[in-house]
Amino acid sequence: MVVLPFLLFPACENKKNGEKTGEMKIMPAGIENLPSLKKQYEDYFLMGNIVSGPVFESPRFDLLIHHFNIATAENGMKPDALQREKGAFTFTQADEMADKVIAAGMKMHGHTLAWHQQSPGWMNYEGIGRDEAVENLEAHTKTVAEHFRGRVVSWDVLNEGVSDNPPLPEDWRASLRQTPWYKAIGPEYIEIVFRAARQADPEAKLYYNDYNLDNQNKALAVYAMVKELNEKNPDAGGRPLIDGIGMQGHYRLGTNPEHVALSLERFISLGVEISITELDLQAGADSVLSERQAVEQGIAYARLFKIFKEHARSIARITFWGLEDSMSWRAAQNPTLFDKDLKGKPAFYGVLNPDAYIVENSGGISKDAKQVKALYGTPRIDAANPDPQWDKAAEIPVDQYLMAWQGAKGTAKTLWDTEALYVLVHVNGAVINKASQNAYEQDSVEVFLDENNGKTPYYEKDDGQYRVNFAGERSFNPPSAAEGFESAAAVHDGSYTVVMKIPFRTIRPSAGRLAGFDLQINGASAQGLRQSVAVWNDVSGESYRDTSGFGILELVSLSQN
Ligand code: 9MR
Repeated sequence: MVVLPFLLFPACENKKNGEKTGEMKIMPAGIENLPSLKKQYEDYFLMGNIVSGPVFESPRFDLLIHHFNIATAENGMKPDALQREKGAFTFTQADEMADKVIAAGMKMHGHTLAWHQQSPGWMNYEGIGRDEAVENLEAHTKTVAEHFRGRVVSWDVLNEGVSDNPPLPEDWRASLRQTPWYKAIGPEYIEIVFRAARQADPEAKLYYNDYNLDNQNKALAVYAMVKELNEKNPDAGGRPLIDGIGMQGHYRLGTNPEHVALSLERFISLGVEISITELDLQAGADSVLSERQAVEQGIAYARLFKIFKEHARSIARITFWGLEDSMSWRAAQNPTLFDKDLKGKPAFYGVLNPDAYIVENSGGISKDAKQVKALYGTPRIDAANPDPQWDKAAEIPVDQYLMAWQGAKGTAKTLWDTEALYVLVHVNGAVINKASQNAYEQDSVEVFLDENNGKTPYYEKDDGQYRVNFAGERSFNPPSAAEGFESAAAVHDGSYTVVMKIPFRTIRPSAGRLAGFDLQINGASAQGLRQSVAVWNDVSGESYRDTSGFGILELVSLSQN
């Protein structure tokens, strides 16, 4: 069931002088009708959002203070905003912003003292010498942190200092991003900037802040860095040098929350506090969010908040990066909790009450999924002379095209036994070609299996993608899905047949059981380029990483054979 917000919180009407005007009062009273996120989470963590000029205008500001109790300047406290010219600090706008935030009863978080982006050219240019770099880094950090001392509760001291997916994450020095700061000063620049910040504002919590920390390699490098620097500096003003790790959290529907949880737990084991500092979650495109995508986004936010709640003792703050979609740096991907009319999206309700939201909406996503029955049987893995047992199985059409070109398509059959799912796919109309380096662009068939029919927007342990091309070459996602897999392929005139044996990896199959299931036929052109993609049920094009759109396979008992 999709919970429609207006059923929970009926829109109220404007009253002028006690009279109903009949005009719908969307703002600002609509704001007050929504339960407040900061109240909902007052026993867990601070709830934050970003501020920039337009946020201070009503009714946006009303929405901000209704739900959030801490603010981050989206751009206003970055190096290029505060010291565009060497030695000439420009604090007026940032001061005004901080003062308004604090006057509204909110706290302020500082972002950011050192970053390789949004820094003025003179500060940390390519080729800058070491002494000049150290001087610039220390002078900026000390002046800014001292200036806001007492007004900010925490600082992102260093932003994005680690490179993406570093190959040797245990060696954090080798994993550092090759920025001008790093090139001029070496890895010590990190201690230099944290020490300067601690000296200038001993009360503020000092954070290392970065994105993609759900990537386990990047998380490991950050872990190793913070561990070593805190062990080396256990008493930097009465406590370890780095107080916290900021996981920015610019996520997508395909982000695996289990990876977020793994990184959270890894960081928590260091004894530092964690904040989610720039949370947003893309869904849809071109500023369009379908009803289904909106619910998927709600579920994705809800899954994250379940994890955040479970680790709340170590999480100080959760800050969203954008108040409403049209203001987001990723406006076209609709990543925030509120729409441009400041109405709460399904994402808002997913955050507000994660458990209830998941229970009420998970089933809803698959309501239109096609369903097919698999009969019981154990066929030979033979594509040239298929086993006669296939004769009794129903044909499944694989003929919905994902692209404009209508190329290879076909039919499939399924059987199951206690060990495996068996799939036979017969492909027609193919100009057979496997010249592409990418297996998915060769003439090939794919089976998607979600053993527990979990319909998750990411792959879990029970999910797998199995691909066999017309020449019998196989590929798997994840690679471990290869274990015990068997297949055969045979080419006939202008067509080919593939038979697969897919061992069940996490379930004990039994009659009546439902599994998530889908089929795809990839058609290559004579030049080896991708020409067509035909599927059975899931037309999202996301089956390789998202099981929520799969169709459903019912395992049917022997007696129904
Ligand atoms: O949201 C910010 C956007 O307005 C700026 O143009 C952009 C410039 O790089 O920075 C955005 O905020 C970034 C944040 O400061 C650090 N992490 C990534 C954020 C999104 O790019």
